[in-house]
Amino acid sequence: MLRYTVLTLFPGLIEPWTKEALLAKAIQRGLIEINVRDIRDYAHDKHRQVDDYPYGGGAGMVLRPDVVVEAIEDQLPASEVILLTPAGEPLKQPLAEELATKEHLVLVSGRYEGFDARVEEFVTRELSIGDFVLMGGEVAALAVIEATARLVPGVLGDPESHRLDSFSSGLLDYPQYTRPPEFRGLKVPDVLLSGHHGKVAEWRRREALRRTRERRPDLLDEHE
Ligand code: JF5
Repeated sequence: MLRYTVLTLFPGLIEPWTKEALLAKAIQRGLIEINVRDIRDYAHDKHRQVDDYPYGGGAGMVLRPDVVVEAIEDQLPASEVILLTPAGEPLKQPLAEELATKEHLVLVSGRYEGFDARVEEFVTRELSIGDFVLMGGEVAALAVIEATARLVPGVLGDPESHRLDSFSSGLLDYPQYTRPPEFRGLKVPDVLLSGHHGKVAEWRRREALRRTRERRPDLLDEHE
């Protein structure tokens, strides 16, 4: 059982995502658990203030370390406490596979201009889901949940299927086709209709390599 706790100022952004499709099914089957906690519940004052002006001046507001750290500490023990930030380590498939084996992941989503830097001393990792800036960490937290939950045994129907995905091989996926055999003049490659499993496997391997070379040559440098 993999348990997630999401700390956020907008719990209503997370909850609906957990109530549909494969995540809802995984929760219902007892394979994962997702708890959502409002960071504002850890504010100290009656105005429930969670942010303040940056020391040294500048635009925007910064999340207070006392509020965020008390919110984190209230969720412990945890296998990992993960801050979602564009300044974090880029999330890759091997790390998703490692995180999927843990018991309790605390995912901390920020808003405003970010967290007081002292919060970093109270987390085990900082993760980024890409080189762009979101309006808050909620989508990044959901991306970590999506990337890891599908690797928990039983969450996907077919245990073979994620060995075949993009990135589990270190390459992009080969192109997939279904019916009809011709759509607006575009034909399914003959080899896929041939019933020759050896030739199909060989074609897919070559197409995966060709696509990766064309679209993501950076992945080929890492691929064995
Ligand atoms: C965030 C300060 C957190 O924008 C992100 C993000 C981008 N990639 N991975 C995470 O998180 C929200 C924005 C600004 C802290």
